[in-house]
Amino acid sequence: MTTYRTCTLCEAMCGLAIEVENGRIMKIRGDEEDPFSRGHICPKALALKNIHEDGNRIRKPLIKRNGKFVETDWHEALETTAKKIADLQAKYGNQAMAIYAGNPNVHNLGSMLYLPNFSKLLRTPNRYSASSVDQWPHQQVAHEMYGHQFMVPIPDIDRTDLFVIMGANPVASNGSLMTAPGVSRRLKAIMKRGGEVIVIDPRKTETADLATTYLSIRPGTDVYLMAAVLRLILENGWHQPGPWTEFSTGLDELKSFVQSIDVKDVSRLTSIPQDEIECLAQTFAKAEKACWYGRIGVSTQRFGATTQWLIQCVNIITNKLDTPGGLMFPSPAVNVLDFLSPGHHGRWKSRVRSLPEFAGELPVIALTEEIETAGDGQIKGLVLAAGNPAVTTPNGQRLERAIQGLEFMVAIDFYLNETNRHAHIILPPVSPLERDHYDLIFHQFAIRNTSKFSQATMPRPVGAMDDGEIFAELTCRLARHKKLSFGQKFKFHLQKRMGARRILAFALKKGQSGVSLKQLLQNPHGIDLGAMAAQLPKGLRQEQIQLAPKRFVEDLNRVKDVGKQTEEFRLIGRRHLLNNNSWLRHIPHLNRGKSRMTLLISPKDAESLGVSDGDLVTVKSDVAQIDVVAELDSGMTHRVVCLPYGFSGRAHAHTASPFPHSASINDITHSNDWDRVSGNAVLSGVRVEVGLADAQTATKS
Ligand SMILES: Nc1nc2c(c(=O)[nH]1)N[C@H]1C(S)=C(S)[C@@H](COP(=O)(O)OP(=O)(O)OC[C@H]3O[C@@H](n4cnc5c(=O)[nH]c(N)nc54)[C@H](O)[C@@H]3O)O[C@H]1N2
Ligand SMILES: Nc1nc2c(c(=O)[nH]1)N[C@H]1C(S)=C(S)[C@@H](COP(=O)(O)OP(=O)(O)OC[C@H]3O[C@@H](n4cnc5c(=O)[nH]c(N)nc54)[C@H](O)[C@@H]3O)O[C@H]1N2
Ligand code: SF4
Ligand SMILES: [Mo]
Repeated sequence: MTTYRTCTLCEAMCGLAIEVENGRIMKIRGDEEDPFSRGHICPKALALKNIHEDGNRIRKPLIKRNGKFVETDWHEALETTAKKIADLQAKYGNQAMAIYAGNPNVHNLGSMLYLPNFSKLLRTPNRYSASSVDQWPHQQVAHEMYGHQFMVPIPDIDRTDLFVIMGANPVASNGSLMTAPGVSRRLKAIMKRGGEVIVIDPRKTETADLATTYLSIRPGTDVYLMAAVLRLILENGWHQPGPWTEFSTGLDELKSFVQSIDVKDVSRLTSIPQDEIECLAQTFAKAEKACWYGRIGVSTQRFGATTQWLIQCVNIITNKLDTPGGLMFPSPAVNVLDFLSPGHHGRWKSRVRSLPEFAGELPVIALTEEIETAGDGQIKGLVLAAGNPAVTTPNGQRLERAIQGLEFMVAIDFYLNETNRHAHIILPPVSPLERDHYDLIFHQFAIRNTSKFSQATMPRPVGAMDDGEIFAELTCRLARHKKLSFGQKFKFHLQKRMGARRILAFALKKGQSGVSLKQLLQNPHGIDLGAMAAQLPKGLRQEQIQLAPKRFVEDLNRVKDVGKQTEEFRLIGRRHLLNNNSWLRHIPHLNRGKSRMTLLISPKDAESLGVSDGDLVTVKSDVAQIDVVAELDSGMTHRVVCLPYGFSGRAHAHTASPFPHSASINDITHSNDWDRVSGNAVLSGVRVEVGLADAQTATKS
């Protein structure tokens, strides 16, 4: 029998056709009839079979007794968890419990529906997630400019003629905040129709290899480039009138700020020749169908939010927003803008460093110090929902040390990892193939409007629970310990009873597409709802587009203080098609071949350090140092080095890296560096020293 579902491993939402015989998965291939992905998949999709069959996947709740995990039943695991949380909060106050929600939650229907209730019931200011090591700048820019944190415009890649890609490598990552299965094919199509793809990146990436033009940039200087581009456009009158002039405000403020930008200075700081900056600005402004897209390489730098804001401004004033071939807003069948908070900023601050919240969360760079620092309000317990912050957040080793002092920690995960191995209880959800799925989040960021429901592919073992059920249970059980009205408790029970399918059916009904769950069940490949269409100004979640929100304008003082060009080494990260954040390191077919755990460095820089290809080098930051093998790469910008993200040297059975000298890039990034506007961590452009490792020097001499 063949069943169809959407892959939940990355943002691309590829349709899968899965052949199952006698309860075994025989084959996973791309679903040619999926109207969105049309047969595209990548090798990671096959890992869904490995995960499902993996003997190391946790299938029963684990509880730690005498320092060792032993299996227990769901009743004990859930009851103990609820009671421990309640006791801890009764003893120390609500803020003593923290929650960290990792990336896989947004690929999970149950988590999306039931995690928010649970998180709110904790009534703690200490809510954290992977969003603040990722896309907070995008969310905050969308919130300020368009009125909703998730109103993020998406590149209309299939209709554009000029695609500027800054700080993204979609050929490896399969796209992000641009759900677009088969990015390589789509990029080639742009060039085939006579268009251009321009990549701006400190590394000549797999995407740059495909592009028409590659511009190498000094890490962390994108903000200057965007300011210069804006100045050139405004000064030369290259901006284009369009509907945006009717419903936006703040152009004069932009004009007055850019006057202080000296394009010559910018050229020096970014290492991009002045004539190339001018050509880029003019070409983009004059193109009819163009979009400028900045992703994680831009968000995770010191000026992350301000850069993302200026990128929006450049698109808007050249009339590229909300027009075919530009940046457009999707119209998904379930519009999450109607269900999720539009966002708010600074309603409370973190205890130790006074960092402001955004949309109900504190920046994750504050988590470690909130656990370590004694006093009123100290974190004593942690709920870890599908995440691995000891590897994925800056100075992860320090976080790993800190969590060992917690009085209680529960993890919702089906694998042990560097973080949750220190938990007291593990609640394992079913495998990704054993649950229903609907992409609430990624339809919202997709380059085409489609709708698809995936029924569980495999039956689940008796008594097993999915993430949604786990959170619904925890909510109801914790509610019993709290002073809540009968009505509130009843609401939680009702939502639990309803189940994910019925809630989804209701959300679809509320949407404008006319698609019902019944129709989706009858169309297992999904339903096409057409290309993105213009929707401004009606679609705005505030009266006008704010071109100059106060918070970002204020940050320009930091930008004006341009500083000097330095010769220090700067560290950036990279993704590989066959890696998936910090997990799937144990899946054989994804981890074969040449070691990926290498430090990329340009041959010229290597020579100046006396480093040869394959030498062991030490990379040292203000926080720590790691030893790693050097790989000479002529695509690296001068004085920039690059480490893969997601590996760790703290290996054990489930996370062991197959590659020697593995370490985590986040052993050397630090939590004391953050984007002052958004609170997002700085993971790109970290200052490091590089030199031959002692062991290597000894061998050489
Ligand atoms: N230096 C550096 N650091 C980075 C980044 C970078 O580029 N450079 N990228 C950042 C980004 S973009 C992100 S999103 C974060 C990710 O950071 P995290 O979200 O903290 O890490 P993941 O590796 O995605 O977490 C995976 C964990 O979730 C579990 N899991 C997988 N699927 C499920 C499921 O369905 N249910 C449950 N309950 N658990 C599941 C896995 O077993 C694994 O243990 O890392 C960030 N960190
Ligand atoms: N195979 C695979 N796919 C994934 C993931 C994965 O781990 N593996 N993770 C998923 C997740 S959670 C996310 S958020 C997305 C991220 O998707 P992308 O945003 O495409 O992420 P990366 O591939 O890390 O690309 C970031 C690029 O930014 C560049 N960069 C670094 N610093 C700077 C800078 O200062 N300026 C400029 N202009 N560029 C810079 C880097 O060299 C790199 O090429 O990928 C998703 N898809
Ligand atoms: S590109 Fe992403 S969604 Fe598509 S098959 Fe690969 S991992 Fe799955
Ligand atoms: Mo991410």
